[in-house]
Amino acid sequence: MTHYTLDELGWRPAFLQSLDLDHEAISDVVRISAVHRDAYEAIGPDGEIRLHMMPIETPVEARPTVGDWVLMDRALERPARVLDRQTLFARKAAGHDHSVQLIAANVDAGFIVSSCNDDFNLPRLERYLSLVRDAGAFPVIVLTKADLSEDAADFAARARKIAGDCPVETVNARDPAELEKLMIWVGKNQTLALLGSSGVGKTTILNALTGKDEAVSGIREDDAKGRHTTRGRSMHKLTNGGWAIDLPGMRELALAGTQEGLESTFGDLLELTRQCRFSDCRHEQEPGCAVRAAIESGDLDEARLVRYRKLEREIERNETSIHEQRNKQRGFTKTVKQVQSQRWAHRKRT
Ligand SMILES: Nc1nc2c(ncn2[C@@H]2O[C@H](COP(=O)(O)OP(=O)(O)OP(=O)(O)O)[C@@H](O)[C@H]2O)c(=O)[nH]1
Ligand SMILES: [Mg+2]
Ligand SMILES: [Zn+2]
Repeated sequence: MTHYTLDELGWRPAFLQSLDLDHEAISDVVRISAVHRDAYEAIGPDGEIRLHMMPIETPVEARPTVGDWVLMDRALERPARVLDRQTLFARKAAGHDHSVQLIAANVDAGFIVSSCNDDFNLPRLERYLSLVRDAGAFPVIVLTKADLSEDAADFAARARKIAGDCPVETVNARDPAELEKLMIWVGKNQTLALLGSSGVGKTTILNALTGKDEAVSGIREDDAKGRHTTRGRSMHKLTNGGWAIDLPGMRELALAGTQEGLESTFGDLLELTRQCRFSDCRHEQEPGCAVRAAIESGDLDEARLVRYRKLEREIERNETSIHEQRNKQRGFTKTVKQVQSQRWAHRKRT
């Protein structure tokens, strides 16, 4: 078994702040490397370890996701609690109950993977951009299957129009030499997450960057849809000393974030709205509307304005309930800490 130091696992001094060092030992800290239905896998300086799930009443946001740092309860062989996250990828869970689903934590760079084929879809790219920026991670758009397309440069140009300062790369993911240019976006001890629909080549990229041989499989010919080959979420060591989290293809990405990610993704549009004559301009028929002027001159795609409004409404709808959920989690973390320190105080006395 390979052993990694905390630094090599991506530890940052900031995580210390969420440990109460009088009661909690840094030697009980491990990083979650895989999440299964009935158990977690974690890696720490002592090697790999399997942990039981947390109690069923633990709120979703207080449960570990892949990439999380957790404090272990060695006696119960399970996470006692999750250390404060530096970044968190989350989406709204399917269904109507407004609950959040955690995707990955403590990620530095998010590779938004799509292909130069029918998978390519600007609204979806904008959703992923908002998710990654909202999490506080650095987005990179990676367009695979450039080798199978006559107009890869065209796909890249369309992506760049909405990408802002996010880099856009086109690759043949089956050629490891071509993927080297992606390595500059993830440094030693940093963590990268691979996001995108099924079949776009996330695991193919992972294999090239890790030298591993995780399962990949072909897509349907007619609509370029994948077969949901990757089922679990797992973290792997890259040959350059970084880490990559491979994720299953997402069928649906409902945003669970705040306005922040949206605002940076639509920065160009918001800049225009500030130039409208009326501060409450709705960009419909008002005189002096900079947004309409840009649409008429061809500088702004009207569809982008429509997509912005749609996402804005979606976020507004979800924000309140998610906010409530976060508060609940805070309360929960506090209780866990109290119980733990009482337990410690008790042990010290006896
Ligand atoms: N020619 C070519 N094939 C690619 C490229 N990227 C991926 N593929 C192929 O596309 C298929 C799907 O790739 P995967 O890596 O399994 O896709 P995935 O994103 O991990 O899919 P899920 O695990 O289902 O989410 C495989 O047959 C790959 O060999 C590429 O850039 N060029
Ligand atoms: Mg996969
Ligand atoms: Zn306007």
